[in-house]
Amino acid sequence: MAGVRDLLIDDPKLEPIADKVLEGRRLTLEDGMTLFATRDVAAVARMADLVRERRVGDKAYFVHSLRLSQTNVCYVGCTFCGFQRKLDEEGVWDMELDDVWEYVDRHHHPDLTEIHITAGHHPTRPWSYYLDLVSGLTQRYPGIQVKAWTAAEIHHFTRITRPRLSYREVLSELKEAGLVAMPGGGAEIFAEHVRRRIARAKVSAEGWLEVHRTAHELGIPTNATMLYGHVESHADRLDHMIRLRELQDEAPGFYSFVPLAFQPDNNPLAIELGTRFTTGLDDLRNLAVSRLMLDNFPHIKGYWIMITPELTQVTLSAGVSDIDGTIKDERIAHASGAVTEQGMTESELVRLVQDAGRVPVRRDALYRELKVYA
Ligand code: V47
Repeated sequence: MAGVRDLLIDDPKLEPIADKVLEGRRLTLEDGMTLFATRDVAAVARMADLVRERRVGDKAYFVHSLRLSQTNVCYVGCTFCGFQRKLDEEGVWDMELDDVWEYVDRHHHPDLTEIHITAGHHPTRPWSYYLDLVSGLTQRYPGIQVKAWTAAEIHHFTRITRPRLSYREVLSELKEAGLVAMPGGGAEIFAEHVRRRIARAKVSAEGWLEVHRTAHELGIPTNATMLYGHVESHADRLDHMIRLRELQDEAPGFYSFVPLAFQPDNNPLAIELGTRFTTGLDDLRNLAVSRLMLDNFPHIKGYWIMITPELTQVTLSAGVSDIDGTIKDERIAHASGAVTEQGMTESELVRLVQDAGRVPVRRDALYRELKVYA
């Protein structure tokens, strides 16, 4: 078994943390602060790599996923968002159900496994539209799993129903219609002083956590995101991770933690801060710290759309066990200046993973293994 010596630690402050990691003990917020402060990022990555190996061995997971944003109409006004449009604004789209079927037909392929849906909070679409969308996709494309709507959108749905439905009722009806899993968006940063500044009118941190707790209780697995690289501090990131860890202890059901690097173009926050992408080292360290803090999460996802395929490949040696997938037609990050392609081929993804010395595994939305690449 690996010992502290194998981790080749330069910074003595990391040694007590390494002991905890090796013994499988839980890290504190203070430990997390040390991991963010040290110059010895390589040792942090090695610790995270060790935990990744214990969890999933050499496997690195991906999925054939189609992104669907049925509308970019949104009244919430988050300052980091370049995707949102008002109803009559230039660049707006708003799909009728027939447009949705046409869109999926256009992007459909035999290996497509998951349709991942996130969009804006539309002020006038009725609740029945969303149920018809999920049941329509489920019936039209048997074998394709619908992973839909962030907790922020679930919260919005409760506000458009009359009489007003609860989170449990909304989620139960969506599950009945065919919903299989939920994406992790809308979490942003839970710390109130940051949330007020970047996502004032969005679901509260408590609301977001309550939606996910309810989903897990109903047997709907979910992911969790964290939007970083803007005005938050390391303590805010750690507070966010610890709140997720606590929820996972109480009501397990998270598959994957997905840090989202702030994309700094075409949005009010970018105008305020300047077009300043996160740095590679911050992305890598943040993923490694996530793996170490979130000891009860099966997967840490490197989202190549936001941090580039090249860096994502490197993070496979820093705690990452999932690289999302081929993705088609990503719109949210690209509306805010993402420099990556909007999708990738399977052979490119497989090559990235194999070159990193890992075994690519194509999975479904529930992390069932569909193909293991020798
Ligand atoms: O909720 C919006 C974020 C999210 C920006 O669950 C931005 O596997 C960075 O939910 N810079 C939607 N992020 C995307 C999402 C997601 C993505 C990948 C994987 C999974 C998963 C979920 O995108 C939003 C918001 O938090 N976002 N604008 C921006 N400028």
